[in-house]
Amino acid sequence: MLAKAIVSALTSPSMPFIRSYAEMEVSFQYRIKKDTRDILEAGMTRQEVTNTEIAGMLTEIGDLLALGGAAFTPRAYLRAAQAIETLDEDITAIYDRGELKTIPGVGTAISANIQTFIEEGSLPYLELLRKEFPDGLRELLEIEGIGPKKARLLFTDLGITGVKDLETAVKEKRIRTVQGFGVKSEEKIAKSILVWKERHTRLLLGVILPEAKAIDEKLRIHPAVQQACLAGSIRRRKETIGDVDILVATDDPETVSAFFCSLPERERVLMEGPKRSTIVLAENLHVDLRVIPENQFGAALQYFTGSKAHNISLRQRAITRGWKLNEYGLMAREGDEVIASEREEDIYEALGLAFIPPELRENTGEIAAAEDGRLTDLIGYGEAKGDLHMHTQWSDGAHTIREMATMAQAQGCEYIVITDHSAGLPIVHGMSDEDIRKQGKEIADLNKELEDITILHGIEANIDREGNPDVTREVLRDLDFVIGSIHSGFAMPEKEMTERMITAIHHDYVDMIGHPTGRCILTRESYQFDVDVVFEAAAKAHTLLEINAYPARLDLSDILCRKAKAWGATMGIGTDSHHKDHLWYRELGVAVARRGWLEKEDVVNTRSLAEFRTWVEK
Ligand code: DGT
Ligand code: CA
Ligand code: CA
Ligand code: ZN
Repeated sequence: MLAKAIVSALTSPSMPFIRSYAEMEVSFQYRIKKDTRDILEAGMTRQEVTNTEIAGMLTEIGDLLALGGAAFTPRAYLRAAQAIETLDEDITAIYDRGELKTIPGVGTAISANIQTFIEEGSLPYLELLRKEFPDGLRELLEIEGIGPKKARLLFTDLGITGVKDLETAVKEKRIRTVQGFGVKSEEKIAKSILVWKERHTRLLLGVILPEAKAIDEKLRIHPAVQQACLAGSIRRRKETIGDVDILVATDDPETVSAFFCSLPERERVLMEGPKRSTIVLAENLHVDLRVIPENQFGAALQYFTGSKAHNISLRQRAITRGWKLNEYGLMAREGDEVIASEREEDIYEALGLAFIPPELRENTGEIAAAEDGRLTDLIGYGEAKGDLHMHTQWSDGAHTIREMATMAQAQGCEYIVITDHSAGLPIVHGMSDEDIRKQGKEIADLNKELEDITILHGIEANIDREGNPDVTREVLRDLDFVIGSIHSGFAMPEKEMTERMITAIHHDYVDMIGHPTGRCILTRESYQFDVDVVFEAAAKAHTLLEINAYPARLDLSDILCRKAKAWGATMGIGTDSHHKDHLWYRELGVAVARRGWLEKEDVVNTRSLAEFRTWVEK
């Protein structure tokens, strides 16, 4: 009823329809899900509304109207959203000139809505629409084969309010009971759900980073490209990535977009345009390219690097100084004076801040720290000189010690510690005492032969339920470095697990606790233990905590690194390489350390070999 009334109250501009699902899908790219709502709730004012946010708001209206049964208006909203998303100019400037209606697709009704949104920071009309349908219903529109009409039916007949509900209904064979659906469409929906889920899975940084860097590099060396840079979560080196964002500066957008959309790694092109293109790689990884004029590159880079929370804080800061900040620049509130837009550094400087490295931009205190000069001098990517954790054919690794050492040396490593598994872990062919002795001989021989890299003899011993390594003291005594790792008995109660870890930390031969929480990103939670108690004990006992850099682990995580540092603990980066192609993960370990606000001194393997040895012996 309500939706109908609203729909009829609106003029329906004669806009071309969105013809295909592919086009629909493209328009969904503009959806910012809850973002618009966050902005609204923050009570934001005119200066803080960006084109992306207006586009998100219009898309949401379009979707909600479509769910309400409107025929043409929704498409008009989606079209207008697209046009605004790709505008060259800040929409508030167009608003100031009273020219909203010159934007393609923006008629009387839409322009009135944009105006209200800009002036009041909220839109009662949208609030009304939102009350019509539950939150998750828009999500159903992302499922191929489900349009607004079907989504509404599924909601009214089966009470389905999101993809999760939909999946349950498919499993219980209830979709086929709804009028207009059958066994066939139920099966089709089941398939579409799988595709949807794949698209909504986040991917591991360590898997995506090489691909993203390769594309970035190809763009960078393209003759028509002036500048190229990764942005978004991948530039911040977040542990998982939703999609890859790349920005380029060029004065030949067509050529660059065409080049991007014909990259051999693409599986399909979702959208190709002079300002924005999206390609899809294997694993359904979306790569977004934004083409920016060079004089706005810094502002765009700042904006699209995020995080959203960081940007919102930064924009508030701009406002309190009488400016506005958006993807086009840091500008005077009125008029067209540009304070900074070409270089990212200039934006931070103008705002009275030290440059904030992308890894810290999560709105967890970095802005205040940058203001007070408390921003730490983060560990640099080239500063981890050693790798403290790797496996060879002596246990479950793919290569010989020589092969690992050669590769590590080629990657600029000054020393590596070979840490194969001990025997207590039968599935990984752990080493017997006899094996360990032979391995030591092999390492000694290799060290005589190899130049420019030193191989240390270590072990990754299992920590038993009591907290002791499963290797005799006699054997441990002769090793250069001992990692103690928990590989079994994860389900212990928190108190016992804490005691178990403390015992390991206090063991006089254990130098480092391996992958301290045991979590695997997206698949396994950390085991339960008292993090504070354990970190404090590690700091006092001078036992290292690992930053295991294996992509699915990143354990300690960034947040826990920060906490461990606060307790005074020292970390050590280990790649846990099982193959020579894993050795580059050292870089991921540094990324975690940086996101965890760690400095050079906080990471033991930034030290030279001699200093590292001294540290371990202490
Ligand atoms: P992801 O892709 O989920 O791993 O995370 P991000 O951070 O890469 O997010 P994405 O790709 O949606 O957007 C890239 C950046 O663009 C994001 O970090 C901040 C900026 N951004 C996008 N939409 C908005 C918005 O509505 N408001 C603000 N303030 N910033 C936005
Ligand atoms: Ca992204
Ligand atoms: Ca993106
Ligand atoms: Zn390992």
